[in-house]
Amino acid sequence: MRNKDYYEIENREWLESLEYVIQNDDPTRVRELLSLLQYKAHKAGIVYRCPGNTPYINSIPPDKESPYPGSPELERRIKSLIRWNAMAMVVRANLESEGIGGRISTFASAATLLEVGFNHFFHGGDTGVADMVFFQGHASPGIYARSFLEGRLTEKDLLNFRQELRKDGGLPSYPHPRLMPGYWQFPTVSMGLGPIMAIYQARFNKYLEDRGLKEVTNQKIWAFVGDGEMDEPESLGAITVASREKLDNLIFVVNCNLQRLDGPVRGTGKIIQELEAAFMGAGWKVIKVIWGRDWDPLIAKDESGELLKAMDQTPDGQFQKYVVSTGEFIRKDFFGKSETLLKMVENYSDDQLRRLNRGGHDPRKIYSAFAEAVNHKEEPVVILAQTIKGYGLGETGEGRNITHQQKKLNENELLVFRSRFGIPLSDEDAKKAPFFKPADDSEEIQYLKKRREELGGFLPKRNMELKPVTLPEDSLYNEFFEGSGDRDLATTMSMVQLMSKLMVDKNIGKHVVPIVPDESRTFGMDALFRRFGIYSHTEPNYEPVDRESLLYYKEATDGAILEEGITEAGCMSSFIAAGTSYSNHKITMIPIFLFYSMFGFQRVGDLIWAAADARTRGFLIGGTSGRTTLAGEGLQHQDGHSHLLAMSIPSLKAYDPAYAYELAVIVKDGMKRMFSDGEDIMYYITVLNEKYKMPKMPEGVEEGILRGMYRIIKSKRNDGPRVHLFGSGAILNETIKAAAILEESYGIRSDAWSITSYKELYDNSMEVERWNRLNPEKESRKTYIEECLDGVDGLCLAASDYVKAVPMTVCNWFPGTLNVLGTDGFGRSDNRKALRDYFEVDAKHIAYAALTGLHIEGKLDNKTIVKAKKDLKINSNKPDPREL
Ligand SMILES: Cc1ncc(C[n+]2csc(CCOP(=O)(O)OP(=O)(O)O)c2C)c(N)n1
Repeated sequence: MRNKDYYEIENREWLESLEYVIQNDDPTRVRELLSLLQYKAHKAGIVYRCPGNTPYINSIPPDKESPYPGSPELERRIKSLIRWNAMAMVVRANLESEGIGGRISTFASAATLLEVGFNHFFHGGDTGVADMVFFQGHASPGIYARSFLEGRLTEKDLLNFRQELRKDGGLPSYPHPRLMPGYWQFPTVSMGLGPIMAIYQARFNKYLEDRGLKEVTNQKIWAFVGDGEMDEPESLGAITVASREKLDNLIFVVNCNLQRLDGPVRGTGKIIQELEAAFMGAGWKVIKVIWGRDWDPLIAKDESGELLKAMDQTPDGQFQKYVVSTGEFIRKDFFGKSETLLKMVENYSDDQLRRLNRGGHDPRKIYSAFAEAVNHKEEPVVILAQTIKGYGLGETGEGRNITHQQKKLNENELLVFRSRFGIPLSDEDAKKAPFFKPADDSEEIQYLKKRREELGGFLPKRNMELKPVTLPEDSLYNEFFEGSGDRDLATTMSMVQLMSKLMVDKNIGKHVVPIVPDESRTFGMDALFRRFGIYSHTEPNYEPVDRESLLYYKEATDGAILEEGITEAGCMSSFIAAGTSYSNHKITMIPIFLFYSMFGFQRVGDLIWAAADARTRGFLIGGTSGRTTLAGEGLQHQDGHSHLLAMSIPSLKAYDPAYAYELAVIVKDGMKRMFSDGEDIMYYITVLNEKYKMPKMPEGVEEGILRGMYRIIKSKRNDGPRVHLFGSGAILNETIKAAAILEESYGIRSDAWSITSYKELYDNSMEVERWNRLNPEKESRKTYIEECLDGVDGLCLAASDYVKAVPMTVCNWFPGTLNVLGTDGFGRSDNRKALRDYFEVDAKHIAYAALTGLHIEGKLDNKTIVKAKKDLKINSNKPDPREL
């Protein structure tokens, strides 16, 4: 009869069999048996879904922990000093400048995780290849405080934290390479960007190795991230890339302090278990560091599994509550769940219960986890470490929901903090929150420096040397300057041709990194597949379905193209990794990221901002752009505003060229300025899929192309009213046609100008205007627009395939009123002709707007306008594209 006793015997037999294998064979054999069992049951129709979780205890059992190599006592003292100085930085900054902000509690929770890394794992670059560490942005005070002890930052630096505009400079709030270029490498403080950038950084490092551009080393990429931060789609969105690409150079450390800014990350759930399931499911090695050593004897005693059950079933919100609770409460609420549990802790005092430590504050547990992570092969590793937000901040800060915002400690709290961490300061001194650094020959400083010396030097540290590349011969660009003769071409095609030419250049060819999010065929890039290969870290093990065709989809371990799939965020992260390689690897790479322009700025604008912060260099190519140039695709595809968004990035050059020669001049300039002269800038260039004949480059227009405008047609007439038409991108051709209509049908003297970059014109105008404002005693300067239009009279009218706000940014510097046409409103699916009529940017609307402008200026009579309206077939009843 199968009853309870029978089951017990059966359980025991199975478990003993398993125990035998565990004792006598390796873990692979254990896993093999378990999966055979699952398979057998599955075939019998019994579906056993492997749980997404392991028990809520540490992944590494105590007897498998690595011995701790350092001096825990000394390290604790060093860490305490860092904690104190980090806290003092924030407190002092807020005393000096009320409301200046700063975060104490993030670092307070992460201190042990980081210190174990600094003392034992993070390699510096002085003697070998430096590891790359993405620090949790809000932990920056702790990183600065360590640099202070290391002697890299001064007391004045700390004092000026968050007060960068002081005469003697100050430290930026968060990791910003733009502001501290010799120090910070990775801008991480916009939540979610650190994790995704770290994944693609790890991937890019493999790319360099696989392509033979970089020696294979043990370099690791560490990403310290917040548990709240993991809610950002970017944080988890690319984790399968890391496992798919076998990124065993990547280690995530999630600081699970169970809190974010407002409150608990998962009050009613368990963030560690949730993340474990996600990462395990994605194929990562997961190491949980939940409990500190104090819990080991209790877990060892837990034969019945009741402790585990309590741990498993207690939600995070309640664990957060225990941080601020008395031992008495913990005994009643947590251990009081059963008699067995109460008995388990009967010999523990209330104080002992209150102090039971968490894994993320136990250096030994962390060390073991890190040691296992760095030696793990073939898979990325995530360490989920349970910590306490605001650890050590006393009654008001530790574990409280308000702790994230805490930036002040009262005198009593300062004394408590001082005593808890044993800082050798008198009461009187401690109340002033002074920075404290022991003498250089003290044990602490000697130890700390020695550890860093043995690990290869200080971190964070950003390399500022540049190895300029040998630029291609000028002749590479000639073909584009010559024009296309009778052939119709699109600038997208020209860009791809130009890129392929760069890719075979003898000096820089191997350094060009095309990046594309599943749009190669859209851009006509498929011809490059076979020639240059699509990068795959794993050896391709299949026969491409189109193997017989000329342009087959060729994946290769040394492929140059990063075909990232449909992820602009992933591409952008690769772009950043490649575009900062000149600094992070001392290998100059030339990223060219081609994307659907609509899915660039508005989709991944924050990553573009981070790229600028990181001093990334490279070309962003917004393909098939323009609200009326991209026919058929409609509202969510037609980009008529990326140039407005581009205006917001200070280090970005943004161009909207119409012709292949303009494009070539811009790319040539970018190559020189970024990769030879070493300017920390990026180029955004929109290219079009509309085909037309590319003219030969006129003499002497290069400067105008680069500075933003040049005259392309000068009227041959000497009489009649005068207009200047300014066109950009594909609308330049409409502008030129409009000039011809005005000349031929209305006797108007019409010049046509190409405006290649409103941003260049804007940046220059702002600079000149400011200079004039600040230098009234000197002769005033002219903006580039004013220089170009010096002595020019007549009506000015600008038209582009972008919103009217783009030309309006520079209207102040045009003579008289700048009339503007543009593509405000939602896009529509139709052909170009219909779209340009709808948005009123075709030749007839441009000509008509010029005529009405002249009428307003009193240079044409009303009769002419009414007739022109009829002749040009202008429909005044058509809908306004701005209307919804
Ligand atoms: C994209 C973005 N959104 C919001 C913020 C504002 N913010 C700063 S820290 C923070 C909470 C962080 O919580 P968590 O990731 O758990 O880190 P902890 O400080 O708790 O270690 C928030 C919301 C930000 N920096 N970035």
